[in-house]
Amino acid sequence: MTRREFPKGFLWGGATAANQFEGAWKDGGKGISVADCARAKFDIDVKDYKKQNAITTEDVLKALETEDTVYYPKRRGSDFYHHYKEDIALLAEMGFKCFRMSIAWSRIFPNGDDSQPNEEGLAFYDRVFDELHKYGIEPLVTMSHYEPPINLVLNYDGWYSRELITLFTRFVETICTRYRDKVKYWLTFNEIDSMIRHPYTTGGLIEDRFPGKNFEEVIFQAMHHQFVASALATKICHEIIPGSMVGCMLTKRTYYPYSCKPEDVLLTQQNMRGTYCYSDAQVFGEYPSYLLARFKNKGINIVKEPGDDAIMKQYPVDFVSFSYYSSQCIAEPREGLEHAVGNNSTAYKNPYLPSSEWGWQIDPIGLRISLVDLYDRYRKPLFVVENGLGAKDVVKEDGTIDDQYRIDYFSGHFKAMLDAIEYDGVDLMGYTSWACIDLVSESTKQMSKRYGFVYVDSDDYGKGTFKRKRKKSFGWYKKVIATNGASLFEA
Ligand code: BGP
Repeated sequence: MTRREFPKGFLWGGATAANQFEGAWKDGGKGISVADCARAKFDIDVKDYKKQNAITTEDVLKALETEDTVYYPKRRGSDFYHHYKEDIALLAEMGFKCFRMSIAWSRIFPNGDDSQPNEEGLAFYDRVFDELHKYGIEPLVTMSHYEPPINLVLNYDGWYSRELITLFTRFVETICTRYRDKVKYWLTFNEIDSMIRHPYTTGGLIEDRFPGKNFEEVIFQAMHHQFVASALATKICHEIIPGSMVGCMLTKRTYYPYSCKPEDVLLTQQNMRGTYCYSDAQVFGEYPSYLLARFKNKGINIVKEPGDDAIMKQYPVDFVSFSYYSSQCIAEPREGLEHAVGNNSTAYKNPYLPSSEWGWQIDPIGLRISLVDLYDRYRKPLFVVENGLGAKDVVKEDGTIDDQYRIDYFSGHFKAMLDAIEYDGVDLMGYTSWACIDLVSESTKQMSKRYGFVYVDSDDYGKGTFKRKRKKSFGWYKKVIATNGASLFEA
């Protein structure tokens, strides 16, 4: 059998996000972000995303009055801020070619509207990028990954305010200028579409601050500002860093009709369009007709400034990155079907697929289907920037951590990726697993929902030594990277 391996130069790596990983929420001159004010709700069902994501202005004001890090897990994360040298050495030991991370806006402009950037924050990321380059690891940097400064929520109404476009592009200009020789791969906004599912986290929007307004319209207005800001960020990046590549980042939903009943198939198609409309806007540089139709049918009016359409059209992204964890089934509501959840969404359970402990269904073929769909739609290079299995890893008596279930998850998904490349002609730039080192879960704020090849000794309440431990999957992934995927097919 001919040796199968990934294309030469395939960017193998792993992903993190500042707000879930760095900790040090006030160190080095950092300002407070929306993530620092989101209290954990360990008493709430992890599958109840509505309740997990709900937040009020009062909640935020209460958070600002306390230094507590027990019930504000994103204030401590995995303390990457103080462990970055050790962590990057572990990534290098696995042979990483690429490391996805985000720059916390509030570390650079503590309040978002400061007249000058925070030099200590800029210097921190200089050190991180230098450390990565020491090992030949290419940074893939997300400009906005759920971490706007809280000041922009309380004094500007978050992304609903058009001023955020100016403040954000100033942040982009600052980081592109500072890191022009260190970073060539950038993503603008993490999962712009997630603004609908968690408007506070993604857009700094709190419903009680918009009395009497149609909050859905507020969300789409904020999303419009992010679309314009994303296009301008692409422009700025290309101007300051010749040869740089800028990508959008989509929550890749993958829906199957629960049955061949035409109503189920139609609903599935509608749900898929409800996913693609956001990447369409950033790849084609215009609102797709069915999103405009949706606005019209729901009476949603988006206020645009003259020139917005031209900016979006003129500065589309260079590649399409996305997160893929699981697939779900769509059907006309009817009795007797079991529900399943996945990444802040609920649909119907696929009887042919197993589920994680958090109810996310495990579907490697779904990743191949997603890659083919996205490549056929956009004909642009793709990048899988989030994929992984959240699980309750256990440290055994002998100190080892046997996460064979995670190896099985990755093995199936990696083979699916190679099939998409070799058999379906997909142009795939690279892969960064979520999350290469254990960190705080975005939706549930748990440390116990572990994703890493590296275990972090901290529990949901922040108790522990924060020591790092290699899991079984660490050595397995190291071999996959060393053989560029060929070891996947060894007996
Ligand atoms: C994605 C986010 C990541 C990550 C991931 C896993 O939507 O981009 O930040 O958190 O979801 O979700 P969770 O952490 O809730 O398990």
